[in-house]
Amino acid sequence: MDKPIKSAGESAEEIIAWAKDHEMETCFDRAEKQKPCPIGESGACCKVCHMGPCRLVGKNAEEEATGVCGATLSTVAARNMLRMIAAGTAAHSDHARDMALTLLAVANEEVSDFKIKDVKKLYRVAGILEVEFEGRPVLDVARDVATLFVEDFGRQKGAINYAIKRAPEKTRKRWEKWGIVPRGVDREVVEALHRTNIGVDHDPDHLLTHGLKVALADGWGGSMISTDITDILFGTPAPVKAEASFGIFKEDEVNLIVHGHEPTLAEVIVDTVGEPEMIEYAKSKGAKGINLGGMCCTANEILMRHGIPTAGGFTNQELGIMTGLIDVMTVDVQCIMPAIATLSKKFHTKVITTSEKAKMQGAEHIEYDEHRAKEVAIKIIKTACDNFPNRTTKGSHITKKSTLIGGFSEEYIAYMQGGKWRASFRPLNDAIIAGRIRGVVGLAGCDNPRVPSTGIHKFIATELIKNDVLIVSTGCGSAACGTAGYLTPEMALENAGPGLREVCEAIGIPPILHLGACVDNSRILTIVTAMAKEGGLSDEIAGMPAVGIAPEWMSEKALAIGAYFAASGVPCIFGGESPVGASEEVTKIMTDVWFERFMGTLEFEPDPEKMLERALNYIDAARENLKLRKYEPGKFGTERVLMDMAARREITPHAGVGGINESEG
Ligand code: XCC
Repeated sequence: MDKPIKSAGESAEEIIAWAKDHEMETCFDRAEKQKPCPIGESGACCKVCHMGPCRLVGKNAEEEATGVCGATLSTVAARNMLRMIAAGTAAHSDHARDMALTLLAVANEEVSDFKIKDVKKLYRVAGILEVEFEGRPVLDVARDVATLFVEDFGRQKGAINYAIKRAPEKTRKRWEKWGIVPRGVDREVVEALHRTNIGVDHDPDHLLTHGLKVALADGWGGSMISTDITDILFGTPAPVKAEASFGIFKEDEVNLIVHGHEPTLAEVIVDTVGEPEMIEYAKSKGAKGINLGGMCCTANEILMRHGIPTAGGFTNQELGIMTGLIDVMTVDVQCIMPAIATLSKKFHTKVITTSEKAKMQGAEHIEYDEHRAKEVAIKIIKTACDNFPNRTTKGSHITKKSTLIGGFSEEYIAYMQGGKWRASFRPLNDAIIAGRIRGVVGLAGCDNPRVPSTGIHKFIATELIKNDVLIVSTGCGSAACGTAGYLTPEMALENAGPGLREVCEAIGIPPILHLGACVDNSRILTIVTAMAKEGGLSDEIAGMPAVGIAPEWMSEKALAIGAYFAASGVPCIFGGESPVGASEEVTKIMTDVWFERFMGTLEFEPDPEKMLERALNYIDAARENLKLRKYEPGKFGTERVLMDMAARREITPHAGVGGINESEG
């Protein structure tokens, strides 16, 4: 297919066509019918009280328009942005709180279905938190670590642990100077809602400064806590082979799909699904076995650790059901379209909600409880098996897939650059200094039906690696690259610029490193922190030749992520129209003013070519400021040696955090 109409995913596009033929609606159709309200889209609508909603429009809206209370356009746009950042922070952090409480329950031996898998990571985290770990029982250390993390949510004064114990000193100094060191996650989110209430904070700069503080509570609090606890409980990821797209569904097996964000129940399902009793149960229903797959970020969590295949990102969820092959889609929290419950009624698929926080009309509810996780997992698996005989021929049955390598963590990236005893970021920093690698881009965020979905991710990814930019990806950005077949060393090295290719071949990595779920954007923070500590580049996060890009974002979580990167010193370019575009003043604060204070920005650019140009400009300007050698395209590179899996395994043998694990999913 030459020109994608709705999705850039070939199979997705075929299923969309099938849906059209069968008169079924998808998010793509609804996006077409439901044009964004231009007033709300640009941040000019205020609905924080019932004197409105007020629309701050008109020729000189910035100077003249006000709401009934007198709020100006810049106040309204800044308030809207702060509320969105707070909501995004709340989502990541409420997920993180559950992880912290699970770790505490494990430490207190209140739950039996979880244990600490990665003691080394627990000790590493304990070291950062200044918790004594040598010679102490593992569960005692875990209890102290979990208690400190739980305190990070409800702390009233002081600072979130990682913000002061993990961020580079100079980065922290900037936060102190501008008063944005976050105290406790809950406090910052509640204060954001208070400040944006009718008649409280009206100064746009003051409001947005709090936006950065809330966001830091996400990045260096909620999200980082979640990543670390997930590693402690389920293992720190190491490269693993998996598959992506609709071809992961099997015609002759029970297809059970886990969708959403939380890894706990999904982990227990992974552990249980292969048990002989479950396989026998599936066979008794006429299936050859049970095929577990994922969607969105729950998929990323179990792909990173077990190589469980992914059916893709956000816009694939309805399309997956339309294959007619999913027996159960179990969902937890975040990014779940309520449309799937209605759609599932047209097929045999059962949608099961599992979180006490999230129910959906038309879905079955089997509530997850960490105290009886295995029991819940068995119930879900059996429900999927019971539903297998109800499968009909209805559905597109379109199944194509790609192979991918995922599972990159900060720990593994350091390991692969120096081995078990000399893990470091030296080779990466040296490659950047020499100009072999031009810079690093974090390619993250959702896929969006308002553009040919996954298409801008694919465009940006190929252009960046062509320009010798190393990509670290997360969330649906990773899913977009994975379903397109971009997350393999072979394919991507074909497209990478010669300098980047040389480095990737030497270390044995793909030029796009899949770091995990949306909460794992925190891994990018710790990677850039490690690069700053390694030396030779910037001695803080600010000023690094690094940029964040979320080309198809749609979730408020993405704004929280963009804002914590901006506050940490990374310019972030988001696609689509700006949600504060109505106000020049607010736009200026989030770009020029934030760059001056933190060397980070949160800016919006709908044109993919311009997005790319801006990113490369930031990278080149940072190189110049750091007095690094000017990047020259094509300067480096030797004859191409494409490595196969066997060759790569020789370079990265299983040791320490491990080599590449092949998994059948
Ligand atoms: Fe959701 Fe995490 Fe966005 Fe994907 S990328 S659509 S937030 S699943 Ni985080």
